[in-house]
Amino acid sequence: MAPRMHVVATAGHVDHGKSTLVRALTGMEPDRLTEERRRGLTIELGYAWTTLPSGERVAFVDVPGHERFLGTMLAGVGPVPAVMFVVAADEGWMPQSEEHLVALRTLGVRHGLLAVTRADLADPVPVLEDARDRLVKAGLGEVEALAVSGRTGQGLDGLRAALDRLVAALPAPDPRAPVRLWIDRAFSVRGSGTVVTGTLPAGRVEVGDELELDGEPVRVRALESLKEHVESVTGVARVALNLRGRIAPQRGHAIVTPGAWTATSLADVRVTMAEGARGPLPARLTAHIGSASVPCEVRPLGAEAEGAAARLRLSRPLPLHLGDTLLLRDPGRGQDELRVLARATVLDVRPPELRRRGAARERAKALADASADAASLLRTHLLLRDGELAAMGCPPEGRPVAAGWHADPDHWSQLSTRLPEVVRRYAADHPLEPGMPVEAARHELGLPDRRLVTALVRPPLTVADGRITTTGRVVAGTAGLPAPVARAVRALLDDLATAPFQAPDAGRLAALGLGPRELAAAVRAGALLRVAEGVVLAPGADARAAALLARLPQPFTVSQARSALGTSRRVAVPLLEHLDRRGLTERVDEVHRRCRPAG
Ligand SMILES: Nc1nc2c(ncn2[C@@H]2O[C@H](COP(=O)(O)OP(=O)(O)O)[C@@H](O)[C@H]2O)c(=O)[nH]1
Ligand SMILES: [Mg+2]
Repeated sequence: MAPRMHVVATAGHVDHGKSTLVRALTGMEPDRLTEERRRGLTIELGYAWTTLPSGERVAFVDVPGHERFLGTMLAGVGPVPAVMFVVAADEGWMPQSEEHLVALRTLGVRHGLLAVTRADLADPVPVLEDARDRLVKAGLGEVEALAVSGRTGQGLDGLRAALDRLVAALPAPDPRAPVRLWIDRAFSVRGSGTVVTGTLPAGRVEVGDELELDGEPVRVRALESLKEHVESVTGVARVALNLRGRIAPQRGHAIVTPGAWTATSLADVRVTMAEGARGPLPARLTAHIGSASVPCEVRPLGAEAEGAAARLRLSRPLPLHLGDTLLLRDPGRGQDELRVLARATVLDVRPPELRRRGAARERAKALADASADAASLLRTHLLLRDGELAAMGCPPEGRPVAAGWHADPDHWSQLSTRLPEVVRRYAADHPLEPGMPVEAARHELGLPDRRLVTALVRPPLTVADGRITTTGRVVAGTAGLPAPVARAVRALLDDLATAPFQAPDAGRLAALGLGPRELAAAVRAGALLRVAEGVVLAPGADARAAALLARLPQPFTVSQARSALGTSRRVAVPLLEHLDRRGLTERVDEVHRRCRPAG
């Protein structure tokens, strides 16, 4: 296999020897700024690379350890899958070691090794054991720990071999994944325009690609990786893109595959407090993802703080997918307090509005059971296009219900129950028309695409000339039912032909063998109209009832309606409520209703 490139970030307290170690391993200078060299302090992210003994290449993103530059540290570590954690043998575990570890844990970094450096200045063993325990506890796995010196070169061969083992164990990212390159540097080069650099975590970029920056199209004119011109790069890699487009790129913005991400400033998330942090979260925080750091407002949706659902309002839109992890930091907190407060796992990038009373609590409950997948998304959004699911980061599971559409299974089965009712009602209201126009059914069911309506049509319904009809007349609605059910339903319809509003009682239904399942099938087939639990009438009975009620003096009471329809309260009450729902009648006050004008 051709050698791959890997990217490893440094982490650890200021002055513990991170930059010195990167310099010793690569022969390159990670501290590029004059000010950095003068002060001997890393301020900006540094980049350096080398070839490991195996031939694999590794690029380092060297981060500042000073507490004032935590934001820069997070921008460096954000898109990188692995870390080289540095602790000085002569100083041991320090506050910034702890803060960086909490950050790595919160970001979910799971691969790393420990270098106890400055081993020429003190016995490294006690620090090595203490720091390794802390890294293992933080979920970095069975980290290798090595004593080294960036000054004498002690232990560096061992460290190179350990880096080889670390990168060999890293999962290979998907080369077909959509591109999201978080910019960490942007500058203009005289004569060749705009250049941005970043860590490409997955996917592939080629010269000539059309990508997007904040919704604006950009074109890749040229591509470099580790200072070499290349035609294409596959993640993980450090890359520099020379871009054409009307853009002014900045750190924290991302170059993305068009249509593959949802740019959103609103996200519903699950909050997990960082180790040692206590809720409730302040309402104003800074959210970090990739190289971005964005002020945000946090609105808790449920009651409990731990593992709770919240809505984030970001001060600018970010390209996000479900399952993305944002780190929430308190920018106002003093440097001796814990500033990394929580992880926010994205569960929805197009969260529904919360208008009604209690909507937030209901949403919290739904999010408590949600995972970052298509099924959870569909429970909220009911119907989504392929492309929408992809832009939300959830490959569709299961088959589409219609060309390019996916549906929540419960919602889809409710729709397939409603369509025959809607068609039957339409036929009753428009007896002279040859069926219900597909467009009218689409409107009635509130569907976004006519293809969804035709996908719902199944016998005894058929579509012809843009209209949906029930094959044959009403009784033919029993055609699709098992023979005994069809017979029983026909018997019921015979009863109802003489007394249309005297719904059969429980005894009659039982005698005919019509239990809840049989009734549901008959209703689905359009052979019966369900008014309420256990109350069924012939299809079209509701329209007939409305026509009779329209002849009463308006408004009328339940008991006037009951005698006009020749039925009992058991039927009249739910039938009137059904007519209310259909908009054929409406309540005037506690006891009166009136018919609503047609239309
Ligand atoms: N003796 C000794 N000094 C070191 C070693 N590594 C770094 N230093 C010194 O420690 C100071 C801080 O190193 P630097 O790499 O800038 O630390 P960083 O802030 O973690 O990047 C510098 O003065 C280095 O020369 C080492 O292994 N041995
Ligand atoms: Mg440094």
